[in-house]
Amino acid sequence: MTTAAEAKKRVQQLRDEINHHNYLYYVEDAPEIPDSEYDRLLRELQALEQEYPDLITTDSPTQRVGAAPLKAFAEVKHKVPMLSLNNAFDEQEVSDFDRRICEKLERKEITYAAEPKLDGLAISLLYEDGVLVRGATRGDGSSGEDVTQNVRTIETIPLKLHGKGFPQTLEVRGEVIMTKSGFNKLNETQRAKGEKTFANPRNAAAGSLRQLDSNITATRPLEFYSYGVGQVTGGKLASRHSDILKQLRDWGLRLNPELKVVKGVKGCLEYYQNILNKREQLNYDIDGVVYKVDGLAEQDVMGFVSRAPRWAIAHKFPAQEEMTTLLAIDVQVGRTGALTPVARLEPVFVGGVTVTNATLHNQDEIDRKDVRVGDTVIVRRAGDVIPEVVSVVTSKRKKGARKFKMPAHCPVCGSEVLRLDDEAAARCTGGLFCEAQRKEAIKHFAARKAMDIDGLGDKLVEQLVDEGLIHDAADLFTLKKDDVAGLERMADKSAQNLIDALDKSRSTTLDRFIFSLGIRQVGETTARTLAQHFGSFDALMKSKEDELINVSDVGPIVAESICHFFHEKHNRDVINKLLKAGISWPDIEVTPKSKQTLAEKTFVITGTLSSMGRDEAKAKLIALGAKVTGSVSKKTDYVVVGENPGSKATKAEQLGVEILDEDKLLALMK
Ligand code: 9MJ
Repeated sequence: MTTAAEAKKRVQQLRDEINHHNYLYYVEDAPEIPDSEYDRLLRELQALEQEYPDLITTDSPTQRVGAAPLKAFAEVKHKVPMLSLNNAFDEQEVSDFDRRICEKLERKEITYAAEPKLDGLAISLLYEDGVLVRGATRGDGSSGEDVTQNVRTIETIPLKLHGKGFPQTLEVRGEVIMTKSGFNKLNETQRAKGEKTFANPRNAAAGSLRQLDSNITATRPLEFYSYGVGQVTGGKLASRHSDILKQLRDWGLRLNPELKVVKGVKGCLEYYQNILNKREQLNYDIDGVVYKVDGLAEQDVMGFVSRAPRWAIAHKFPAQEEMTTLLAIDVQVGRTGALTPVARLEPVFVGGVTVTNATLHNQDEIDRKDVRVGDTVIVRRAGDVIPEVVSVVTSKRKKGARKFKMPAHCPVCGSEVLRLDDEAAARCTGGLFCEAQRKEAIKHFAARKAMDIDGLGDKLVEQLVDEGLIHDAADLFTLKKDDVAGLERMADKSAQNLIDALDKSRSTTLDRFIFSLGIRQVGETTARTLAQHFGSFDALMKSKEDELINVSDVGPIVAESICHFFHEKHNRDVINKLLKAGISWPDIEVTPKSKQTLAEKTFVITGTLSSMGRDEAKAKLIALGAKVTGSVSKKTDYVVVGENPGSKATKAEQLGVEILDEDKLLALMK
């Protein structure tokens, strides 16, 4: 039996301990205890508070649950206005900004705090004696909405500040965002429930935070990063912006890991480029970077113009979404016969390039977004991914905008188009009779990760098929220099180069050959596993479904697809022709089961290794029985981190997955 006094003491102990682990987890990114242990502490606290409800305080870590829905948000007047930022769209505008500051401060070089510009929702958090008492939106800058109940549900916002030395009143400012992965998951759930989906993470974050029912907010994957302060009384903060941020961090508020102090325009522009290069890898949307004069005394001298400080500027990235007109919808046929509707667009500059085509994915997506020919649409191009039509600006729809329906016959070969019940894609049933599918199969065969035929690009494959010079991949090896030299825009020298490249490609590896065949469901990794498992092509070709299922990572669908492929006579014919053309590979030594020291272990490799290529490392690991996958999850056993690792290294740390450097990897492989 616990006495009330004992309970009180234990409750305090638990809260301190939980707050400490929250700090380690959210701020330091370095949890000390497993999730299970954390949950145990939280449950113990919940149980005690249930038994002694008098002990419950609003800053207890158990009090993150939603509260009763509100009728409306109350208004909050910001004591210190929440400013907006002026924008710079190019280097010249950044130089002008810097020059104005240098002139006014009579300095040669300015020190700036550089930060990513998060694309979320600006929020003010008010702490009184270290306890979160109010959360408010920016609103128009002078007054916003009271969203206290909602911000309390966000785990990265401390209900109570950590450590000591914070001012009596401290208003923290920052951005509430939704991560890209959280956003995708949320939209999936919304779709499954037949509820409205969100256009982008920013809208999802805003929609989630402005819920009158905080129970809904509590289910949404929101996060908070702080980037400044507002009202401060009863205490003093550091005299540089970057040092204030460090203080906030010590008090348990999360900072963006990309924050950096830089010098002069040069430092700013280098920072810009560095963050722009990382943009796609970050798990949250940013629309630029912000430079702030680091010294607060200097900031004061600079002052403000209307609503924006003269000491800060947002250097914007090229927009990833733009509006344009959908001129037509064409249908493309892929290697496996899948029909993809492609939007032909009025050219538009987006994500740094001019875009004229964008994918519409499939019929269901077109229907869901209600895309019609003639519509004004929003096109998104992010990084190297294929541009896509995100949504329609319905208010701009003109009369006569036409709905789209997938054709019943293949636009290339005229064969029937079928859509299986459980598939999103409609497919041409023409198989290798369909010229489009044949062309795609040959392009795949020649690709870098397959047979790696240098100089045989997509356009050339199309010409060769169109001219009737080749019919399948094996015909490539019967080409003579003169056949090729006769083609449009093909000089004698390039023709010889192609023949040489074809010759060279004859010596390959078994896994590349398997991958190059374009068997459905057999990607690079599966091809490698199959090569290692069977050791010879003959053994793979003769294998039955029940044996294939025993190969690691091969399930019934993949097994069926492989058997089906080898069952087709025309596939066997092409394979025979290829082997007769002299395609060969070195023998594979199948590592006996007893020597597969890494059996069942899952690896992810990120960054560049110095002693071998990533492909080579993958092959070696697979030979030792390991699985090598592309993304880090709780199921990953090891993440191998080379030079310049991507976000996978960070993810591994967050999940507590063991990290190996190259030396440790080599030791494991011995
Ligand atoms: C964002 N959105 O990431 C500011 N911001 O500073 C950063 N916004 C800001 N700073 C003063 N990093 C006003 C707004």
